[in-house]
Amino acid sequence: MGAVEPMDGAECLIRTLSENGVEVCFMNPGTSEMRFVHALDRVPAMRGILCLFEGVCAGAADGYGRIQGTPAATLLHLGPGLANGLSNFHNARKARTPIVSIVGEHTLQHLKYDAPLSADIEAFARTVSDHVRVARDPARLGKVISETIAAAVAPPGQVAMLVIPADISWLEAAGPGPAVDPARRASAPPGKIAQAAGLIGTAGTALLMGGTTLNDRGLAAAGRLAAHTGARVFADRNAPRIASGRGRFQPRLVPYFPEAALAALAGVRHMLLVETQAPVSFFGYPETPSQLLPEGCPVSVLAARNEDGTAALEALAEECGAGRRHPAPHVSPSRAPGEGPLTCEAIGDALAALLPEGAIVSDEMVSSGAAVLDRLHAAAPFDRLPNTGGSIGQGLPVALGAACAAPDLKVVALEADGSAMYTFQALWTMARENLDVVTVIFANRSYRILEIEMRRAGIDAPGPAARTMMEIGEPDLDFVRLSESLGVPAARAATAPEFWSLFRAAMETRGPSLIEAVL
Ligand SMILES: Cc1ncc(C[n+]2csc(CCOP(=O)(O)OP(=O)(O)O)c2C)c(N)n1
Ligand SMILES: [Mg+2]
Repeated sequence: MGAVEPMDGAECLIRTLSENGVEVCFMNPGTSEMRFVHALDRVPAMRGILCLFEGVCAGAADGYGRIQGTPAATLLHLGPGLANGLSNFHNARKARTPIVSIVGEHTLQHLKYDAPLSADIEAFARTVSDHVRVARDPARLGKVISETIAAAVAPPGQVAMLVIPADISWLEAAGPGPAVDPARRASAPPGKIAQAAGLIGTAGTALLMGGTTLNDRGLAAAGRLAAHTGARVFADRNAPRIASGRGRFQPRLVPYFPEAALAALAGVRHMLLVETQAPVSFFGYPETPSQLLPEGCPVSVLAARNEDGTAALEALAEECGAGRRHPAPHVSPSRAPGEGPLTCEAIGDALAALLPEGAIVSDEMVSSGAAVLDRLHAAAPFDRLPNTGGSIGQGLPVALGAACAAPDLKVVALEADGSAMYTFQALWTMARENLDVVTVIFANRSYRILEIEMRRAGIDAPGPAARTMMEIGEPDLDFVRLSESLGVPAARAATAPEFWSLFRAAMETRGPSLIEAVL
């Protein structure tokens, strides 16, 4: 090895990231990050991707990490820039997505003057991360960056935060940080598998799958266990990635509303958890419990969140003598183009027939989801990326990041109209990077789910002031013009046949496009 060439802190950052396989950075920089931006031209291995809002950066890094399995970086500007990204970092935290989040800071000597952009960055960062560091010593910068990458990838994965003051970016660093060991999930203890094997044959024992287990291998093992033992299998509805489509065993998603969830889980006498926690309802209500399992139902952990739940399911299937194959359910989609008005069901039928195998579906359909997902069981095998933390504005950025991770796969963003407006700027980056993302907007012109929740609260006739808080027509959002103004070609479908032909054309063309589905 030759002598380490002198480099500034900024180059040290970009080199340490790229030498550790972190080769994409979703960014929205400011004055304190100019050195980092400048360093991009010296380290071509790093792909800088500009996003026009920090919530897009955070969500894109989430989508990237969920598909790639390794982290992207984000580079944000001081406390306010980070604060703009927090909502999607919150979602990423729930997904356990590995992300290396770099936040610029004032120079160390400037901090005491309370300049306009001064803020408590660490306090913001701590709300979404257990790993928050501030780089204060240029000589140790490389090491601190490597430690941040290691924290991001340590199972189950997290948003790891590193705050870098501007002077650290221009002072000379001691060279890039060391190589980070690849993270491996620990095996579930054999005792847990033996215990689960003893339980799973007993009537009323069920499995709840979450985390990374909803992949081909995990689902196949769960399907074999279900067929062999009769155990019921459930899945977290907010798991980060769910292998879906025909031929795949599909566990029942824990329903969204507590009444339905309680009914679905009734009769469970022992719950085995695989990379997840016992199910709780999304919200607390006066009439229903927060915890969804039958009262007193015992819970055992087959694999913890940081363990290899997929291997644990396979070992359990082996231990139980569940056969090698499970009979794959076979449902075929209807190939006939739909007729009549455009409904969620008609959209679901079109997607089921036309989605190409291997597609990635970012799902933020909100109240339109149930009808569509029901039909998507018949689609060619695809991967679905649900909303993970309930904070809307995740779907479009996640689609953007997924498309950066998998440029050869079709990405489809299924997006409710209200949710689309939080981070619609994602489309500009899709256009600029020429990403193969087809966005479908479910334009029901309302915050429909809130109308449903209002009725659930026993309020059947909300007053006009309340109704205007949930209706988003008047003026109607013109998604076609919005999309075109951001560089993404778009068209509107008002009938089922129109939707079929637009969606078919989008599947046959490469590049970003948008369909406004008027419901
Ligand atoms: C960041 C954030 N703000 C607000 C909410 C509350 N909220 C949940 S759903 C929703 C509106 C959903 O409307 P839309 O996306 O159009 O879906 P629809 O209900 O019409 O299917 C709102 C405001 C939230 N979940 N997250
Ligand atoms: Mg809506």
